[in-house]
Amino acid sequence: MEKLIITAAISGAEVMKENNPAVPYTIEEIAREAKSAYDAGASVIHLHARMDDGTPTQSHERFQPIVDAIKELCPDVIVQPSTGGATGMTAMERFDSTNITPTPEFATLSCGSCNFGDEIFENTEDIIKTFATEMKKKGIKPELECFDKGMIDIAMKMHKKGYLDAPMHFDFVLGVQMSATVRDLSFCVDSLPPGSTWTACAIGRQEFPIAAAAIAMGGHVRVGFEDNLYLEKGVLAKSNGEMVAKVAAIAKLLGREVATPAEAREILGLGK
Ligand code: KMH
Ligand code: ZN
Repeated sequence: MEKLIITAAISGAEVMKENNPAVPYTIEEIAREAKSAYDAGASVIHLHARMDDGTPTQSHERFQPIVDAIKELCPDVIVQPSTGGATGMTAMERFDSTNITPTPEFATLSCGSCNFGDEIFENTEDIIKTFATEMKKKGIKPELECFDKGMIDIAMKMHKKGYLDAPMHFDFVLGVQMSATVRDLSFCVDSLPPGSTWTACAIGRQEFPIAAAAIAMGGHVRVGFEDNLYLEKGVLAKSNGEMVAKVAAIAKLLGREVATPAEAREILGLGK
């Protein structure tokens, strides 16, 4: 089976230190969390930026020193800026995270609107087309965030219309809109066009069961504070590294090797 790409979603935009004191806000804290994940086997860092007080921001002026600090500690890691940001941000505000140097090789692209708790995470077709067009111009590979199966269909429509190139890479985010069950994950995987690659993540306590399923099914895995704060029931994770290490241990038990950043670039076709 293909080696396993572990993505660490180290910061997120919604979780706060009140939820887990290890959630990083400052440049140094975010870089420290990236390093802990990288040392444990993460090849991709899914990145949201925060101001020092924890306020989420998509400003390239804040992303730049954070990415520089991460690259200083983990020179070969793949940094994947979020273009989802936080609910309530405008689309162009969200996309500012890609205006860093060098231009990111990878970034998220959410493929539809959905409920996000009491808020709406807005991704109209117009927003998707704009982000996809800009990413293509900049040479950024999109990770297609799908919060339900319909978003896979939207991505396929965007591919047909020429906005997205194949092979596409998907990330199934379970537990926000669709349920975090193996049945839902299987339905998503079965719905993909041939040649696609995919990652799965699940919110809260389903994070590790879904990670185990994705490892067994030949997909890739995302974990981290953005999605879940606990290492096990009642035990807060002290770092993203602890969660990545747990995934790496499950992979080892199941006989799946973990990919290095260079191997992840090859599997994802980055820079092509
Ligand atoms: N924070 C969510 C509203 C992404 O990073 O691309 C959106 C999100 C998706 O996290
Ligand atoms: Zn995110």
